[in-house]
Amino acid sequence: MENSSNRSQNVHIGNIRSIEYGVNVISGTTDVANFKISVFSPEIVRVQINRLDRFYPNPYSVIVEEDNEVKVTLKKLDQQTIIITEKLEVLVNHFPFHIKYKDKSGQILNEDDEAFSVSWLGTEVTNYKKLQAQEKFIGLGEKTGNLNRAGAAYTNWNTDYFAYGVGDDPLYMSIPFYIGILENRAYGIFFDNTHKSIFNFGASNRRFMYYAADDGDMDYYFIHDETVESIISSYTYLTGRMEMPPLWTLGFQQCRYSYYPESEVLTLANTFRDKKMPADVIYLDIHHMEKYKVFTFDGEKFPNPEQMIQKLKAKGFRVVVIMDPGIKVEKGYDPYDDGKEKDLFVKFPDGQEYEGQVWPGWCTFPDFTMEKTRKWWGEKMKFYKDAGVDGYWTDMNEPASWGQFTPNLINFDYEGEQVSHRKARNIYGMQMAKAAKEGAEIQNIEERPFVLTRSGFSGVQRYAAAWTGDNVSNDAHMLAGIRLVNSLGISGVSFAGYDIGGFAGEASKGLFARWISIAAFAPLFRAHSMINSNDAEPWAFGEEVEEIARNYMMLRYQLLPTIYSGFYKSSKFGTPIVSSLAISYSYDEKIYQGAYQNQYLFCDSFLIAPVDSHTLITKVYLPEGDWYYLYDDLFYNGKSEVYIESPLSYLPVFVKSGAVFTMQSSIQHTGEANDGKLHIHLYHGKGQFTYTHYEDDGVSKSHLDGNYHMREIIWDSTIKVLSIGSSEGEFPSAYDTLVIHLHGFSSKTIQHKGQDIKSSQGEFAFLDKLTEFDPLPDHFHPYHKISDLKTFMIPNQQDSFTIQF
Ligand code: NBV
Repeated sequence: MENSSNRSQNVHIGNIRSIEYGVNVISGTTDVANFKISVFSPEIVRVQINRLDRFYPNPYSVIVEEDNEVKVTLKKLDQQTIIITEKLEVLVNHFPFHIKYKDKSGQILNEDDEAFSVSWLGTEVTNYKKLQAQEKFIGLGEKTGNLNRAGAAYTNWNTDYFAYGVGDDPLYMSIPFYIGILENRAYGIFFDNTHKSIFNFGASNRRFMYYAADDGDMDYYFIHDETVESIISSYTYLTGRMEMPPLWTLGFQQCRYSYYPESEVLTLANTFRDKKMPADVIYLDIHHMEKYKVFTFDGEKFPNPEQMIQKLKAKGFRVVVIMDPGIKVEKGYDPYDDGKEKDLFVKFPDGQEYEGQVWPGWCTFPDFTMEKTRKWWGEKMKFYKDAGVDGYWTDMNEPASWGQFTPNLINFDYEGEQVSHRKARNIYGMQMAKAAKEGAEIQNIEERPFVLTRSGFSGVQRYAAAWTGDNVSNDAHMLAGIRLVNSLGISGVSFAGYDIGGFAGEASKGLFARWISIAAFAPLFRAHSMINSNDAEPWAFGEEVEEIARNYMMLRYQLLPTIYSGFYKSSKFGTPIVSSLAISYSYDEKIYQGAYQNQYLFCDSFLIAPVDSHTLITKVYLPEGDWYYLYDDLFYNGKSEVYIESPLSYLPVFVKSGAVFTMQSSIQHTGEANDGKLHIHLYHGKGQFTYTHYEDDGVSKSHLDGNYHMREIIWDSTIKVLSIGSSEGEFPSAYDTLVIHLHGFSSKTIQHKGQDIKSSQGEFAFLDKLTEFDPLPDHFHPYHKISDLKTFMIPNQQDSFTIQF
């Protein structure tokens, strides 16, 4: 029985009173609670604890179930039950209930604070974990702050935050998953609870870290594997992985709040083509609508959207439209009348519809936590499909409304559970993204959908790409955005980006130049800016910036074979495309330092060292392994700090020694054919490196039925062989010739099928043109061409073959 002191003081879970043993599950009761611990895989264990009649399902994030087939040993001792899998040991202590996790060598990975382990303060439930020596914390998705989150605390409560500060929290999306990094081992914890939650990694105390939710079950997944990368893979085994997106979404995307009328949109498209700046996507923001009403076009600004989109398509552009959730309260407006009649809107507990103010004025909000509403929304999207729209941008889906304080008592269906805003808010945006994705599929089942969402929760990667909302035009924001996107990558959301140039404020020339160069190495490559601000297209900052932008946009398109292959890998394993150095070099203290924490690997091969727009010489940390400077092949030893010139025209990028990647000729958009040559770049280095080259038609879903082309390209330095595996899948490669570029090779003879191959002394430049923008130091080589490069061509055949050095 609860009394008032129960509510105002900490209530600890207490001792285990009863325990039952299943095949790979134990369950039972303690002094005050029920518990269940189940094994999902050798790497993943779920812990559920509450004080209620039953455990509550979490229908949104986790898509797999516990697995009875996993080999588990249970040790049933008096004081302790030990669950042993092939990867970890879970020691459940009975008196009082507290859990320790160990790896196979017996080292502690994580343990509950014995006195508090799981406790309640009223309905708030918390798990307290001992802080381990030198413990670092990474992840938690879209959170500002440092790469290592130790000493900081964060709130998960999806929030519309215009022009947020670089240290502000919470933002639009919540992902209650983090990875703890110890001296030589790591673990992950995903707290599956959609209520407002808090993660405190040792802010204001040094005894424990904790995660707490306002209400609901303590329901978390403990993950352990040998590497941080495989922990992320396990997390996405639980919460799903992004599907292969359409190829056009990897190209450059131009947005503005808002482009109108039609003539302006067409001029924009023409300017990209005239200026030979490759681009694939144009966005229509809220001014495309009549009085901001979703599923309408403003007849004056866009008298014939279908014809306009046809014209854009003829130039190789796809159109993405914004969709806000608020539906204007207006009799005679079909989505309102129809939704009301079908009872699809969010309501107060007395049955009256909840109304909040957004762009169109007073609005109702579709209850996206209900299957019926999602389907209805998807059917309404026919309006856009008929006009030729190819992608959808779900904005304001936190949900946002003027005033920000949505009353907590409103009700949501939550797949039949009927819950209040406290439990539903954090999942609302993800369910809107789901409605949009499935809607795109209702409208066209043949093509891959594209949705870009602002709000989301764990698992959102299954439905949409994400961007980091209303950032600001300054250097600190540019760098913070890189950390946000890297952190999203750690947290399962691989397809993410930031508004290039900054949404709010005015980018300086230098800032825009730097931002677009860095973004060329981001999964989502999209520029956007605020209403009433200066023009912010890549040519709006003068000639020099235009040239820098063109250089990096072209490089992006040349690198698409690698980027697309990177997306394939990510869709398969859930690992990120932009990979914080904390993933591959987790135990190297240096990478967490302020000066280096923004660095990341792009598509495994490239090390990107983001630098602000003022710094012309920057310090870069090159982790273990050896590295080549991208533009001139200069060789650097790893585990070293180096000074690199970083004029605006050259973003510091290095290639990992031993790496392999692929490139194609310059194209203006992804629908344009390349010249048939696939350039394979190999960088001499020790060890074995596997690159999986992947192609498919880029639009349809036929790759799921075998219509793809995939081959492994492996460099093995011990046998001095580059082997190009036989191709898998039915899709014919788009390339008839392979051009192999050898970087850093000195060997005189190269053999293919026992015959010596004649290589030429090739030249290669990663950037098209020199720009004179920066005051370059005298000794700085003005235009980088790699000249001591061995290059040879062979026909692209399906069979495997090797090249011997
Ligand atoms: O739809 C207008 C904007 C949009 O451009 C931006 O990207 C979103 O994050 N939207 C927010 C509404 C409010 C802007 C102040």
